[in-house]
Amino acid sequence: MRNKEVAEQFYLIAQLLSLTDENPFKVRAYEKAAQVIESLPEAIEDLAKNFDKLSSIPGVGKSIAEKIVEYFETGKIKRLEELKSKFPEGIFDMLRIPGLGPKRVRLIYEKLGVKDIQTLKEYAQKGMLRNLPGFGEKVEQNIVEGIQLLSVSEQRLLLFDALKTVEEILKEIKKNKEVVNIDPCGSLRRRKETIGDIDILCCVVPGKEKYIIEKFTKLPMVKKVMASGDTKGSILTDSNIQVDLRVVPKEVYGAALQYFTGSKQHNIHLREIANKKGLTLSEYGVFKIGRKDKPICGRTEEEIYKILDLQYIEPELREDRGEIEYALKGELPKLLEMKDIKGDTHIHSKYSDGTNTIKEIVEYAEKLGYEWIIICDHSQSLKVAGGVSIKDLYKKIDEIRNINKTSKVKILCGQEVDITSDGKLDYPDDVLKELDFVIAAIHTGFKQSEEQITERIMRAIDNKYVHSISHPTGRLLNKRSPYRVNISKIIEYAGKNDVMLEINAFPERLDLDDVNSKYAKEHGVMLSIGTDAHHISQMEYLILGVYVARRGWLEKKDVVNTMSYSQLCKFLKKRR
Ligand code: DGT
Ligand code: CA
Ligand code: CA
Repeated sequence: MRNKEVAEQFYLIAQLLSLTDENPFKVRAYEKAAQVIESLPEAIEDLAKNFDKLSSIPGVGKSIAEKIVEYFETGKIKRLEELKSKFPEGIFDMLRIPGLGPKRVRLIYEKLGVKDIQTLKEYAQKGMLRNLPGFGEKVEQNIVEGIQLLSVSEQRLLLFDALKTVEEILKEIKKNKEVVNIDPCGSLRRRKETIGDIDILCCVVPGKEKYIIEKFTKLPMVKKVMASGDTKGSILTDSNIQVDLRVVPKEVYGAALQYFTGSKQHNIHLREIANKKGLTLSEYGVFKIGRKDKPICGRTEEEIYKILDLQYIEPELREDRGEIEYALKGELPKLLEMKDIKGDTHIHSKYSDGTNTIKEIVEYAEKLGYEWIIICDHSQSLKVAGGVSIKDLYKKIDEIRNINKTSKVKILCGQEVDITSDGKLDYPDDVLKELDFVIAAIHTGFKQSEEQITERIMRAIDNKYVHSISHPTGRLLNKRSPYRVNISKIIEYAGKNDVMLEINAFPERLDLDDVNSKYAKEHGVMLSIGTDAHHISQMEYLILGVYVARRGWLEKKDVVNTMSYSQLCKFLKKRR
């Protein structure tokens, strides 16, 4: 799939346009198109074969469709090349610094002539930017932090992107009938929120090891072969992702899978348990100490945990956060599974900044096999995201009531209600009371102190119409640190007041994260998993929320999405 690559071209057009005096609506249109392309479930290169289909995708349209076709035909987009030629190359890097918008980049470039990241960093550190209009010491500090964040984010990949890459690779490799078994391992198998590199393990019919490694190094997405040996290959993909493939014998496949799944800390702890039993454990199997010749087991992971008198430990738990102790006692949680999920608590529609109508959303939900969905749009004051006025909100309630008369999947009318800078909710109580579901969220006032932000969220929890707090820390992976908030205090307060917290499943949010989700469970907080979808295809992100929940030790009973429609309605009413 080349969706991400194509989307990046349009993001760049939007950014470069905003360095000029172009109409902001045009900029927004390119951004929107990029978002849509990025989240399309189908490969853009396939869609591009049919121009009518391509240009009828909501958010794409004729002019953008032409540019997509042009890109596939010529490898370039003329409009983008024109724009690029207007600016020095270093400006494109400056645009990638998190938290530094195009407006500021333009000022820095035009007023000071700074045109690369290195110089920018020096200027910021020496306090040479603070006199620009709208700048100041804080902004300089943010720029330095942003540049640091940028170099970290170049190294770690979002789980969602890693999953897509690995899916493509597995599909290709599995076409070779010599492959007996193949699994991703490493942090990807543990479903960590970001991935350093992708590790894949496989076993093949004897004698075909090198053959498979060669096939792997010749896959279409390979940009560079880093290593190619008899049983191990290492490549860099088009999008600069490192992927390692190892081939091991069938007899020790489980031992190798266990070893290369990690985490390292989990493995170290596991080896201590083995040693106490007079055993050693490695990627080649379990051995009696001093008997290196023949492993006593290693064909499957299950038999390894069994011989150590442990319950089988799911990969998501293998972080040495107590799972080994629990497995010894036989008390591991029975983790949440995708099949337990009956609905999504956070979907945007056209009423605010979503791409789809409620009808389209509910049809898609039926395809996903859901029993219910909750449509949560932005509240009135959030104008940049199409916040819904009170008048339109009543229209939305009516529309939902009407669709519910015939729809198999039940729709609840929710809203993602802003917690204003002074800690109030963005609709009065008599409006909130008309909604089936209210999630409160912070979208403004990020610069406030920890006390202020924590206090704002606590006041929202006090409101009896609020059911859940959306993306409680506000972090964006690789882009933005959490706002200053005492999250343990929020979790404890939510637990005392029976308010839920959200696991926002949007790939760059995953907020709450695994560790905080576990803390929430321990404090009696029910979690709501919401995709924050702005396009129906993004409803598929729900699985990412399930992964966070699993890494947070959550069970079916800890997550509101496992309730049936009638249970859910009763549960939500109880709060009021
Ligand atoms: P990443 O790639 O940074 O997201 O994290 P991992 O966990 O995938 O780490 P990676 O790719 O360095 O290694 C893959 C697995 O191999 C790791 O999870 C456990 C295993 N492993 C690597 N190095 C060691 C080691 O020194 N000792 C042990 N016990 N296991 C190791
Ligand atoms: Ca790895
Ligand atoms: Ca690796």
